[in-house]
Amino acid sequence: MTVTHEDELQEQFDATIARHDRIEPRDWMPEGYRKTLVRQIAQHAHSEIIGMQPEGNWITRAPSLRRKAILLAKVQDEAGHGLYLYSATETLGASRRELTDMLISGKQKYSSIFNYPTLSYADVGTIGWLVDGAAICNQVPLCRTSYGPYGRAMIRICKEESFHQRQGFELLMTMMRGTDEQRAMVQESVDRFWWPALMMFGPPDADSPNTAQSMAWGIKRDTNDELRQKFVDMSVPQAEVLGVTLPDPELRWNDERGHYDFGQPDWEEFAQVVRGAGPCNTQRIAHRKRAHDDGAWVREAATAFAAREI
Ligand code: BYC
Repeated sequence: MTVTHEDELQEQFDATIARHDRIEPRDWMPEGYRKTLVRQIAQHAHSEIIGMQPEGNWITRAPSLRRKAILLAKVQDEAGHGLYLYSATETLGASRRELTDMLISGKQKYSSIFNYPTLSYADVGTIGWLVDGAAICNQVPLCRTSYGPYGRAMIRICKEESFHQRQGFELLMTMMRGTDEQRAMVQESVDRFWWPALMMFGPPDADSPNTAQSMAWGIKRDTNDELRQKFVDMSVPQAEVLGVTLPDPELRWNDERGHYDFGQPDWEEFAQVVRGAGPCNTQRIAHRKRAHDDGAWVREAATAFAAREI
């Protein structure tokens, strides 16, 4: 059997993955590995950018200057996360312009969670507590992902996400110490966000077409179901401290497994939201497109300036 140059490169790649070392932009990589990374990192970047909208909805109505400053800073952090992630994707040969076009035309996805509306101010706290909490469970293992630029971007993102989660918890804690109306507002918000937060981890492992290959390549370090379980185990004691009820009658501690048992989200609803038919999909993309079109003059001016400098 003749050993080709391609076989040797594949062997080196496999050995790097087996050693848990990092693949860097100049290293050879299989085309499927590159494509999977572009898909996942772009989807992650789009989620950060679209994720600014539900919380941004409350900036002008935050109840105090302090809350407004906190929310503004958080939404700005999310823009930053999107930019680090677009930069990581650019190292794989996919430009930010191309990726933005794919988002706006619906060819690339973003997280299902951001297609749900923010109906009350308590949603700002619930997003911090549950959505950023889920993001941390999913993203901390990604700091050890096999692709260098992605893993390094994740380290900084995770530090900020953990701060976001605490601010959400602190906001809800403050409301829970307030009036009956405020407590009811928190409970109603948690009732709406609990199931969509569980869906963030993706379909059950048995229905996840990408997990096995992504784990073999070291892109994902845990399966969707493993991370969902971790999130439930982490959230139940926090809900007890807050004094809210999680809306799942099947939720109970299982001594044998050493984990909480829990019910399944409505996977049909998940499929619908991912297909583009969730409560806010059309609104989110239309808003993103409007912002992109409004920014055309900035891109044109920057391009003209760069051309003059050469
Ligand atoms: N929503 O084979 P699977 C944030 C898609 S940002 C929509 O399991 P994979 C935050 C999946 O893409 C949160 N689509 O896929 C921001 C695939 O379709 P395609 C974003 C989903 O990639 C601002 C198909 O379903 N975090 O936290 O192995 C404020 C089959 O799934 C979803 C990330 O992006 C979903 N929830 O695993 C606050 C983290 N789930 O592409 C917070 C990085 C699945 O084949 N990403 N799909 O057509 C990941 O860890 C993985 O991509 C996932 C999915 C676990 C999400």
